[in-house]
Amino acid sequence: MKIIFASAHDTDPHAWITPLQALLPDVEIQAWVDDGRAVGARIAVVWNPPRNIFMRETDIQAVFNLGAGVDALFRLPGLKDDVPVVRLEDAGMSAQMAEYAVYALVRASRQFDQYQSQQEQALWRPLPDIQREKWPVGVMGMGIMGARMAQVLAGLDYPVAGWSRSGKSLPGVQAFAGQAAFSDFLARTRVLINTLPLTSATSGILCRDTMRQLLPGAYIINVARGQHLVEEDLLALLASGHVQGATLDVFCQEPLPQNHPFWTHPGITITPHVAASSLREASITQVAKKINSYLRGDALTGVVERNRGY
Ligand code: NDP
Ligand code: OXD
Repeated sequence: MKIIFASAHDTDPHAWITPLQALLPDVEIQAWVDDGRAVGARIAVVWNPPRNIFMRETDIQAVFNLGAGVDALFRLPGLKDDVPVVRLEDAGMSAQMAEYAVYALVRASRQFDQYQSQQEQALWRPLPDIQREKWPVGVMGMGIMGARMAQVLAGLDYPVAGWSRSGKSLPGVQAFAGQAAFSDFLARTRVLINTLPLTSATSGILCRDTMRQLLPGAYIINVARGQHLVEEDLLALLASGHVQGATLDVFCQEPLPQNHPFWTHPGITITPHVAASSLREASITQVAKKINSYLRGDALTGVVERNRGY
């Protein structure tokens, strides 16, 4: 049984393969080599793999993704409909996501950017105290990432709501379910955090019509996928003042092109798709466990429902 390992991570593939191989002694793991020859792999372990992987490795029977989002895989030719695609579940990412949300939110709500510019002028001037009721947070997507963020922010006494298809209920978090509740969710939200998977139902969801329903002085935090956000609509709403700022980790084109207007916009903070990294050790441990379960024929968690796209 052969496994093909193909990852766009910056690190040497063997930094992943060697420990994974140690946990899976009965299989042979081969690094992807771009020489046009199939190795006859039955399993693929991937992160943003080369576009031709499934056209070349036509015997693949299961795919294990070294990340939470699987949208990029479904754009690749040759991935068969009946092949299970298994994603990472948390693996250390939800804590990073929660940190990111706290950082982005408190910079705005506690006026840390203003204090930074006051420091540049050696100005000692306390600004008005925070009024948390003026910073209602709305988390789109209440899965592994969104639920952790919502709980952490509710624990800091912000008014927090979560919106998802099924309307997941968590203590201290107001639940909104489905399309019918979307407008009510937006209308009570000032800080909108997107953690949705990218699917045909969610692509372009952060658009003019959505963002203008938020409370005035809105703030957008996008940590999911760039294609969720209509970039020119954000620029227009920033120009109008309805949206006061945005912290963005993901973009339609990554790396973000050097001449993109987001780089120099004073209201936009950019990070290079690092809100939550797949931590190597945790990811390898989890993927090895999942592959061992798959090989034994045991039930697996994290299997993507192909008809929903996540
Ligand atoms: P999950 O599958 O655990 O959660 C997805 C959530 O989105 C669920 O609550 C689901 O609702 C909800 N949802 C899906 N479709 C819709 C819809 N049409 N309308 C309303 N709600 C919807 O995913 P994760 O939390 O693990 O990850 C979320 C995304 O975060 C990933 O897909 C990835 O794109 C992104 N990500 C980004 C990272 C980064 O570094 N920037 C790192 C990790 C992840 P329900 O509960 O009802 O099914
Ligand atoms: C993921 C990501 O989906 O890092 O895991 O974007």
